[in-house]
Amino acid sequence: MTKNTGAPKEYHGPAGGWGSLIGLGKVALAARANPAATETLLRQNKAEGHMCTSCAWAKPAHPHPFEFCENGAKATLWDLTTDRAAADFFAEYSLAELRSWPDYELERVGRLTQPMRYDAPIDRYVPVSWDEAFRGIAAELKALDPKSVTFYTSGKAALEASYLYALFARMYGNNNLPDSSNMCHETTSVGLKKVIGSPVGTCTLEDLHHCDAIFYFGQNPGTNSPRILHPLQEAVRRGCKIIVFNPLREKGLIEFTNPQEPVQMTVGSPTDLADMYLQVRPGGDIAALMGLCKHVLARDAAARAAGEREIVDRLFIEQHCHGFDEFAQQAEETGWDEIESNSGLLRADLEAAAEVYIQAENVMGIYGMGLTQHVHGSQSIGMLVNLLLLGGNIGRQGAGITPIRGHSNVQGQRTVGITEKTKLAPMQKYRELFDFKPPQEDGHTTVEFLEALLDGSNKGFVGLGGNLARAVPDHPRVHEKWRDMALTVNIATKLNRTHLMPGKSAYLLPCLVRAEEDLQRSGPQTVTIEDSFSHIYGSIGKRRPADVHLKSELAIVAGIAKATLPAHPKWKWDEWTADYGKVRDLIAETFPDEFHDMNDRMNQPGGFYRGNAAHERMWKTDSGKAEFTAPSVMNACGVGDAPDHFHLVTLRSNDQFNTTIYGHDDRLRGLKGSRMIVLMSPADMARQGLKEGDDVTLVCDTGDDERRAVSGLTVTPYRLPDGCLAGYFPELNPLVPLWYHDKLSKTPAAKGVPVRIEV
Ligand SMILES: Nc1nc2c(c(=O)[nH]1)N[C@H]1C(S)=C(S)[C@@H](COP(=O)(O)OP(=O)(O)OC[C@H]3O[C@@H](n4cnc5c(=O)[nH]c(N)nc54)[C@H](O)[C@@H]3O)O[C@H]1N2
Ligand SMILES: Nc1nc2c(c(=O)[nH]1)N[C@H]1C(S)=C(S)[C@@H](COP(=O)(O)OP(=O)(O)OC[C@H]3O[C@@H](n4cnc5c(=O)[nH]c(N)nc54)[C@H](O)[C@@H]3O)O[C@H]1N2
Ligand SMILES: [Mo]
Repeated sequence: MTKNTGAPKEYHGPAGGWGSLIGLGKVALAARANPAATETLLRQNKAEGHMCTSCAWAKPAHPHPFEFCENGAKATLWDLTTDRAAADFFAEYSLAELRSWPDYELERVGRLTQPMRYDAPIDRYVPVSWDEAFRGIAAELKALDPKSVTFYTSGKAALEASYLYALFARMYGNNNLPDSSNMCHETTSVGLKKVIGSPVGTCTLEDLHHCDAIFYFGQNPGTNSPRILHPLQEAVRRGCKIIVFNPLREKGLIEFTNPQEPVQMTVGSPTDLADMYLQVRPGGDIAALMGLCKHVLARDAAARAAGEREIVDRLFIEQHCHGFDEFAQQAEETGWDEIESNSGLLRADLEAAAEVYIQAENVMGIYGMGLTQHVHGSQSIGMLVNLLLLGGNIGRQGAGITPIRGHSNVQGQRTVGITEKTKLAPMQKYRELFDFKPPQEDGHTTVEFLEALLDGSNKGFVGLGGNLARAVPDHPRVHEKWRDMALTVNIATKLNRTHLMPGKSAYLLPCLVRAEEDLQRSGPQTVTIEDSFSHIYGSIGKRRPADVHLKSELAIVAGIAKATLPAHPKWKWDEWTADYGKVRDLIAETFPDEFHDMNDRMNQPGGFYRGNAAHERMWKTDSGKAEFTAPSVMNACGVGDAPDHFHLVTLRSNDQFNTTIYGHDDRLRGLKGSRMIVLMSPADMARQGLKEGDDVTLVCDTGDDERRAVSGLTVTPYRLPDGCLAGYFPELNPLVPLWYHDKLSKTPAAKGVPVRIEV
């Protein structure tokens, strides 16, 4: 007998619209934001204002009156709460007690207010002065082997603090500088670099005004970069077609009501965005893209045979590309059966999508975590580049590739030297400017840091932002070892789970947020950040800091550095802290091509563009050309199909920023009230004999000996491809094995985890 599985959950409104304003209001209440914070929002993402700390989307030269979205506003209101996690709070609760609190409640306590040291006998954080904190940390660092310490960054700290942080790690003696990017777009930094020589996207905002088609893979703009919906809406209104590949039907790509347009808000109907929405299987993008390329090549062969205009841009390929013949042969030899079974899509649909590509003059490829967080994620990116190269769609107006970056300055941190890869760091400049010999060995990626943690060789951790212990794969194994470290230091704004796992010696150091005034000896300081389109902007906070004890991230980094390192006439930590303009001078001297005259250019509307070689059709690859790649697999998941096993996609809800949980709803997916859910297609539910509301356990099914399981998940019907399950990050991270990562870049493969269901 088939059970009634329940109707699939769905949101019936458009993205944006009134729902976004109501969602924002709820968070403002929960965050208990200062009422004056709304005034701060009016300055968000504008010249002379502060740049949003949520996503890395562009800040246009001609902003809207309200150049912020629902989720950017949530991030700011969350930062500007009136609640405080002060000394009395830490005196009341032991860390053992706090570990039983949910993530949501931990951050909701409020802003951290003063530096704290962990006192093991009473299992509590106790207040210390900044001076004691810096001296205590320095003493521990000096006692440790530099190779055994890791300096993590989550992508929010601005360019000035990031530059000094990378410099400090190298002066101290290692390149252990993993970044949140190592869990995110490292697949881009390595995989895209390999094929077109650029570790970042080739487009600018302007290209969105000139493209005729967008192939949009694995990114959820309604939640994660809502301000992109305005240029997408404009593009659709002028006839651009958007073809989406995503296992979930994400509302933000289906229809949008622009909250900035009074007429559309009151009487208008929403704008339909996607022209075709193809619910690809997890990791099925390689096959789907192969299908698109196969059809383009077949139509090109037919056109040439008939003496018609070529479809493939042969002139571009001859001049600029390498590897075309091998790739074309593979496309020809790959059968449609293989393409259909690996992508879960029909040949007819892929052919129709390929026709859109053929008809379009200018095509853009946009992507997010749906491509990068897979075992063969680099190959998916290579395939998207293959498609674009066929039509010469890189390096001209209206065309190119756009990875949508995560944290607001994650791209910029890499640009100014936060990297574990020595060949990407400005080692020669360090020698010249600061008179020291930087370490020569590559440092840890995030995965390598965790491996070193597990084998006991990593003994110290400094986190410039983030909630690393919660964001990583394989929680139980990692958490068991975290507290064995000799030293943990967290520079943070709010309390999170990583802070509750102190090492033998541990410090929690509170910092300013970007909307707050950063007053130093030379006056109020501006900082700079880089967006997904490689534009750099000044950002100045004007709000009174949450507490008089707070320091800026830069001042904290400089304070630790000064206490740890020997004195040196060229290492001017105090001068740099007094005037960030001097740090920008150093950035400009270190990277003159991109950052010359940075202090003058940073405040120009729309930021300054640091340029991109691939955008100019200069290919900094091994062959000196743009590379066609022949993929070695047809599905990007590391472990293939097995009876009764599913591929699990871990997602962000509309009420979260990574591990920061603003609330328990996921409005744009029509889900409410709980994050401990597993989404499943009604057909799969029926096959498994499950109904809506059943309680199940997911068990990782990669075939290794370790048991990885998460229990207490409520079965929830949802429109998904068969064989695909979805649920939330970070709750489901215990299911992801540490070794399950992109082959090339070691980005954890959080999107295609093989699992089975236990009832
Ligand atoms: N409000 C808010 N904004 C954010 C964040 C946040 O948490 N909240 N996080 C920031 C950060 S750090 C990042 S990296 C970005 C993340 O932004 P996204 O790149 O949008 O990341 P995810 O939310 O993980 O969603 C990935 C999308 O990929 C789809 N997907 C999953 N597997 C596959 C697949 O195999 N193929 C394809 N084609 N699609 C797939 C999912 O259904 C989902 O729609 O957002 C940034 N902005
Ligand atoms: N399963 C699964 N795992 C994932 C992902 C996934 O999609 N699925 N996504 C991955 C991705 S893309 C990323 S980027 C990582 C995110 O990993 P992280 O970047 O490490 O985590 P966040 O949740 O962004 O960090 C939140 C904390 O940062 C601190 N913070 C907030 N603002 C500031 C600030 O301005 N300064 C400082 N110093 N601290 C601040 C606060 O204390 C807050 O608690 O997670 C990764 N993990
Ligand atoms: Mo990210």
